[in-house]
Amino acid sequence: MSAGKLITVSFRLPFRFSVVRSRLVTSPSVGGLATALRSYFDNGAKNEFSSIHWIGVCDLSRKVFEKICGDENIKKDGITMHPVFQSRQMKEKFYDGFCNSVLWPLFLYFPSFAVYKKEFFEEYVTANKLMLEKILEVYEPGDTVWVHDYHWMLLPSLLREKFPDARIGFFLHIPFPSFELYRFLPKSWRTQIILGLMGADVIGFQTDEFVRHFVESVHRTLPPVVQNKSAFKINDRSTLVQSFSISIDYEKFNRACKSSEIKKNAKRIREKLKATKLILSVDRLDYTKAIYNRLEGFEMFLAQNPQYKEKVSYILLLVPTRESILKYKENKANVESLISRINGTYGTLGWAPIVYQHQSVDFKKLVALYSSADVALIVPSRDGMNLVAKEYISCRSNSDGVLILSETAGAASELLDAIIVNSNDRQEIADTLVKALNMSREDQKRRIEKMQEHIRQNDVLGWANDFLNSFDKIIEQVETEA
Ligand code: GDG
Repeated sequence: MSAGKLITVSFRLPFRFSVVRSRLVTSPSVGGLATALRSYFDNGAKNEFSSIHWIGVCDLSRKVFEKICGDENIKKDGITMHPVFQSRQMKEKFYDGFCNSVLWPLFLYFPSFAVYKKEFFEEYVTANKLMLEKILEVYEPGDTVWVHDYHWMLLPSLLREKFPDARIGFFLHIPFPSFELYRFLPKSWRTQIILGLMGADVIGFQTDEFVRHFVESVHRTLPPVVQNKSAFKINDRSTLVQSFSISIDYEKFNRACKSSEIKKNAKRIREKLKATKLILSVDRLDYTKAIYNRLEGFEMFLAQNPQYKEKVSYILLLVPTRESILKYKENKANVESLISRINGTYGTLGWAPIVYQHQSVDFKKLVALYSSADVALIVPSRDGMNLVAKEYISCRSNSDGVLILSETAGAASELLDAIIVNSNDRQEIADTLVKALNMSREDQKRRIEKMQEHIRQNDVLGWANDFLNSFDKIIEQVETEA
């Protein structure tokens, strides 16, 4: 790897900022990208680079931030954070607009939710250029710039124009859709996005399927381009396109769930809920996580299996997300009204079938929840990977428990011993819950141990190292060709 700095670029910084009694307070950002990268930085990264930097959008306005911190950057856990400030207009048109009302629904196969407004794309260009300016303040030749996710797909080429020899990587955390969906984007936008990405030395996707989709989209969007195995050659530069399945810090979760404090808390959760069996889901409250379908499946399970009355509780932890967007507000209202209908119809005075929490919990509580649950029900309609599935498996210290996972989560291509279901098939979800609750201890153990071994061997450190080492593959390829 390189001896220079590592500059990570993502929408969010790894810590959220707030002001309490005129002092800056930080708390870890929740979400797959932040969790995974923080784990990597806690482990290997600091030995490989001279220092670690992270550029992202600040939760506070420039005025508030500067009043509290002056012009200092914030350093926490060895990461120097460089906040970027966006105007309200940028938040509306770039983040809520192009990112989360065009790219997100389209890339996650909800094309009818996408709103194709010209001013959204224009603001996307402006926001990527603003981010470039911040990178230029931090970047020095020899540094590696690692750009993350769909917010910054124009950045690799913008940076390449300024520094033709820079080491630039890009990783997409969400699916790359099939060309039939990608082509919903107006021609000029879809061309600019692919050319924007091609400025990177390495473009990483979660699965081989997303690589195939991207490769097809390149060929059908750009004029004929040279492809040599997994690399494209444009203007005498090569870009490697490859899958790198993101993962978690297996040891951290596995160690935590074995501690006496967590074991005690997990026991307490079970005693409090009184049910003999616990089902758990942990998701951002996003329509792509298909929580409504899942609840309908659970309702069917209750209706068809009255013997589970007062014996099963479903803990539904839904973390607030993107609450200013109409589709998210509607989804939340629908989900909450279904929860109350199910609890009203099937609950008794001392028992609610669904225990719903709409807030995030800290790491220890999260691990206690994973440890307490007999079944994890993780059934998104689409997901780049889904780290919650891997975290649940890693927290099963007795090698028991059952993971129900949808076939359209990236994790399904790795966690082959989960019970795989279709998120739209409510009856299948209901039947699978019965199967999971009755699975023999031996079958649970066999499946959990195989999946634990897989995650242990393919953890977040491996993911990041594979990605960052792949720059050398490009160099080798160029040297071989010369
Ligand atoms: C995106 C892609 C891809 C959740 N609630 C709490 C909490 N979390 C943490 C989990 C997990 C993360 O957030 C969620 O990650 P996911 O992968 O499940 O989902 P997204 O947020 O949609 O992530 C996804 C991921 O990026 C990584 O590439 O897998 O497909 O959509 O780590 O533990 N953490 C804490 N309290 C909570 O209440 N502490």
